[in-house]
Amino acid sequence: MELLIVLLVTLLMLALVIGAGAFFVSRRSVDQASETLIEQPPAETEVLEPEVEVLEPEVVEPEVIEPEVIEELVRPRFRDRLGKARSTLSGYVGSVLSRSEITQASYEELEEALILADLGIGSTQEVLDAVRTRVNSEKLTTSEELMESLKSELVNRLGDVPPLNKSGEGPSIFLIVGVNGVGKTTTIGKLGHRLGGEGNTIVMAAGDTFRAAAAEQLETWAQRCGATMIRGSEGGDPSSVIFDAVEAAGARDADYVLADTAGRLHTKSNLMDELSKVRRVADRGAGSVVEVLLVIDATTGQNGLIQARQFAEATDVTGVVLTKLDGSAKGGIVFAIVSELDLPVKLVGLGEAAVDLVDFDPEEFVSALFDA
Ligand SMILES: Nc1nc2c(ncn2[C@@H]2O[C@H](COP(=O)(O)OP(=O)(O)OP(=O)(O)O)[C@@H](O)[C@H]2O)c(=O)[nH]1
Ligand SMILES: [Mg+2]
Repeated sequence: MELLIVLLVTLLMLALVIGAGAFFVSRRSVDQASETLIEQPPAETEVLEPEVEVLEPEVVEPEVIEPEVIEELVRPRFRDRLGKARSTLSGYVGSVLSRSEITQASYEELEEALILADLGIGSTQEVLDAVRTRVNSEKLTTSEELMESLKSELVNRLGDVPPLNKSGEGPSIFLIVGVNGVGKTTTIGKLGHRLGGEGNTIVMAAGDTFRAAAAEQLETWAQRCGATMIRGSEGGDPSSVIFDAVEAAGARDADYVLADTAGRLHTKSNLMDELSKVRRVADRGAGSVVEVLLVIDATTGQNGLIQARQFAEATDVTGVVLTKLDGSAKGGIVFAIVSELDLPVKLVGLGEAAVDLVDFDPEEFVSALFDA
């Protein structure tokens, strides 16, 4: 029995020893494992990109128009270039047309629209009086009829547009006048492009001797349309430059002389004196001055009318070139020029390109202003 007890105690102790051993071994491996964990470099952080679609900027290649392509560009249409002026009127036109019949409000809206378009108060009253008379005498009742009679009255007031004059013998001399920045030099370039395209020989005269850059600008245009250019010294006498150009044109048997002039402010009376002298001198050589074209910037509104009046008093203006109609919200200045100054608007600028100078077409113009 004693032996059995000793054996059991021995077995128990043995079990304890083995258990303790196992405990230490396992404890150590846990420590080792945690040491390993600590020593391990931190795991990489997962970078979650925000789900934003990255849009690359669209690369739009600039359109390069080489000179040869310019030659092929088609003449712009009034309708395509008069969007700004049309949108000034469209609200009023829409409102008038929304009524089934003609009312006093229709006339009031048209009056507001025409004044806003820069027709001037005098022209607006005359136009509306004529429309009212027609509506009554023809017993017109619908708003469509009212709009049609307004448009035809406006077209009638613009009358026929005379073509550009041509000299009977020798070169036809065009003097281009107007205040600074209105588009004189550009108009000469466009005219040269057009007349040259019709097979004419052209001499350009850099009569703006006031600033050197003016002659360089004209030279670029002359090169583009194959014209000869005559320039003088900076600050020189514009009359002598223009006279030299007229002589050169005579010697070359050229068809046209397109003479640029300085556009210093009209308030300086010497500009007007200078223009009178230029005109006299230009007429002395070969050919004759057949056009004195006054350039007016359509975006200057009624101020353009004041300029026109001053130039018309100082020199025999034969016609107006109304530039920048494409950028103008008010096309009505055309009516004021024609009716108040009795000057024909012969050409209009509908953009900056060589082909953007077109004959003024009253019907196309009025339709581009009023037709939706
Ligand atoms: N949008 C538009 N721009 C025009 C038109 N005509 C001329 N321009 C621009 O008007 C600016 C002035 O034109 P110029 O021809 O230099 O004017 P200018 O009367 O000779 O000016 P000065 O020599 O300073 O008296 C230029 O940037 C032309 O491109 C037109 O019909 N439409
Ligand atoms: Mg100029």
